[in-house]
Amino acid sequence: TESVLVGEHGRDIPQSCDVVIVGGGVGGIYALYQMRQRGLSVRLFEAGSDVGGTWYWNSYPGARVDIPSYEYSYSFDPELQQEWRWPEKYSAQPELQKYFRHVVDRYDLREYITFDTRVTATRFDEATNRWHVETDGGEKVDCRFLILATGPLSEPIFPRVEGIDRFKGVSIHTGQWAQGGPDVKGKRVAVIGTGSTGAQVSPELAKEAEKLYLVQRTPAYSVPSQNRPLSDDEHREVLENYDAIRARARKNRSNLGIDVCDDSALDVDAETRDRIYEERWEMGGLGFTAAFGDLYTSVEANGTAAEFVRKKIRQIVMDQGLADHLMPDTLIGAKRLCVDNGYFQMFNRNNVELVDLRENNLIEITEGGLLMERGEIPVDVIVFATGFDAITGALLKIDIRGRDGLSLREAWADGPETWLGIGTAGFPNLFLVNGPGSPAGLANMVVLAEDNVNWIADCIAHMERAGAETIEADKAAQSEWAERLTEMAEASIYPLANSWYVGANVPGKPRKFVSHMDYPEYLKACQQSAKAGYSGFLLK
Ligand code: N01
Repeated sequence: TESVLVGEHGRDIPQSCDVVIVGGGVGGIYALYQMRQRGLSVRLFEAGSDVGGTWYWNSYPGARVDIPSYEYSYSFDPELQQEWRWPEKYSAQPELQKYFRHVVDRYDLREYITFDTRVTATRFDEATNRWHVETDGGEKVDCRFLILATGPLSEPIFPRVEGIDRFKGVSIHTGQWAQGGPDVKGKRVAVIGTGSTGAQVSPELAKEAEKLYLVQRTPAYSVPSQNRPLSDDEHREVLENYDAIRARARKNRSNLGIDVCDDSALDVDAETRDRIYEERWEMGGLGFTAAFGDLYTSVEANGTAAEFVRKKIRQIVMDQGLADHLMPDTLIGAKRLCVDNGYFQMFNRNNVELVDLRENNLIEITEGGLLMERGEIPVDVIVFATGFDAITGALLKIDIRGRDGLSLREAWADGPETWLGIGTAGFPNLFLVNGPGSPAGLANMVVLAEDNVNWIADCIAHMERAGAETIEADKAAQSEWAERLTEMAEASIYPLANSWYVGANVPGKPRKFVSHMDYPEYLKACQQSAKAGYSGFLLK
C-alpha cells in the first residue's frame, strides 16, 4: 500500500509514485503535463514559491526573452498556441511568468507541485529498482522514474572576493531577484557583470538609480533586440502560420526561425558585408550572427562581424574614451551574444559610470561599497549579474547516487557525460531535460524541453510494453556522444572563449564544451534511438 499525506485540498499526496520531477520551470511543467497525460502518478518539487523556473527567479528589471515570444512558448497544444496573446515580440519576464502560470492552471497541474522545497538527495535502490528522494522540507518520497528538469542556468555564482558578506547595504544576485529585488530609486548602485543579464538590468536600473556603476571585467558584444509591441496584424499572421513557423525553426541548428545565410563572410566585399550586417542590426536579435555561414567556424570571418559591432559601439557611445573601454576584442558569439534594449546608449547618461576592472581592480567589498585599487566606491546596492554554474551546477548540487552508491559528482568529475543528453551510465531510470549533451543553452529551450519530455514519456510507455524495469545509458554510446560533441565543438569557435559554455566562469570546473550544436541532427539521433528500441540504452 502507498503511504499518503493529505494535502491542502484534501487530496492525498502520495509518498510513493511513478515519477518525481525536480524543477517547476519550462521543462518540469511540461514533464508534469505529459506524465499526467500518460496516466502516471507524479510529484514535482520546486525550490521557488511559484512556477516558471528561470522566469520566476530572474524577475530583475529588464529581464526579457531574446527569442521571439511566439517561438519561445509551448507547441504541444494548438489551442494553447491559438489562445495566448504575446504583447511584444520579445516579451518581458512578468509576461513569461504569467504564461507559465497560465499553462499550469489551464491543465490543472498545480496540485501536484510542492513549492518552496528543494530536493537535496536521491538514491537508487537496486533491490527495488526505485529512487528514494529527500527534500529540505524533510519529506521522503520514492518513485520509479526520476526526471531532473533543474535548468542549465539556475545555480547562481558570486565573485570570490573578500568581504562579500560584510556589505551593510542590499546585495542581490539577479538570479535570485524573486526573493526580493531592491528599490533602487535615488540609490547608488553597483552592477557587477556585463553578460546578457548585466546588459539587460543595467539600463533599467540606471533609469531609477541616482548613480549606477557598471563593473566590467570583459567588454561584451551586444546587438539591439529592436523589440516592439506585436501588432494585431502580426499576431494574426503568427496564429495563421504557426505550424509553418515551428516547422521552419526545426530545420535551424538552434531551433530558431531566423534567416540563415550559408555564404562566407569572406566571399563578399567589405561594402556588401557591412550592408548585410546593417540589415541584420536593424532586424535585431540573434539573427545577427547568422548573417554569414562561417561566423561560428572561421576566426577571420568572425572578425568582420566583431569589427562591425565595434564600429556601432563607437557611433552610439558619445564619449570616445569611454567607448575605448567598452570595446570587446574577443570573438563575437563565442560567449553568448547579448541582445539588449539600450545597453550602449545607457553610457550616454550622466549618472552611469563604467568601472573597468582591467585597470582598476576590485580589492574587496567593504561595509559601505567596493574598495577598488583606486579608492572606495560607496554604494547602497550591489547587484551581482555574475552568472551561473551552468549546465551541471543545479544537478550536482543534489547528492545523486546511482548503482553501487556511485555519486553523480564523482561520475562527472571530469565533466558530464550523457547519451543524447537524456540518460547517464550508472543512473538507471533517471532522465534529464535540457541536460548536458543536449542543445541546451544553444537552442530554444521550450521546444527542446518538449522534445526531451516526449521522448521520455514514449520511452516509459515502451518499457511498460516490453516489461522492462530499468533503462540506463550504455557507457559506449555515451563515449561516442561525447566524441561527437567534442568534434563539433572543435570545428567551431566556441571552445576559444572563456564562457559558461565551457565552464570557464567557475574556478576549478573541468573545461569542456558539452552542448550539442545541431538541433536537427540531435533530434534525429533521439528519434533513431527510440525507433531502434532505445539503442544506446540498456533495458532490463
Ligand atoms: O551570466 P554570464 P549572465 N568579477 O556568465 C562577470 C542567459 N540569459 O547571467 O566575462 C567581475 O554570461 C563576467 O565577466 P567575464 C544567456 O544564455 C539570457 O549574464 O567572465 N565580473 C560576465 O560579464 C546567458 O549567456 C538572457 O569576464 C565577473 C558576467 O559577470 C546566460 O543566461 C538574459 C566576475 C556573467 O555573465 C548567463 O548570462 C540573461 C567577477 N568575479 C541571461 N564573475 C536573455 O536575453 C563573473 N563576472 C534571454
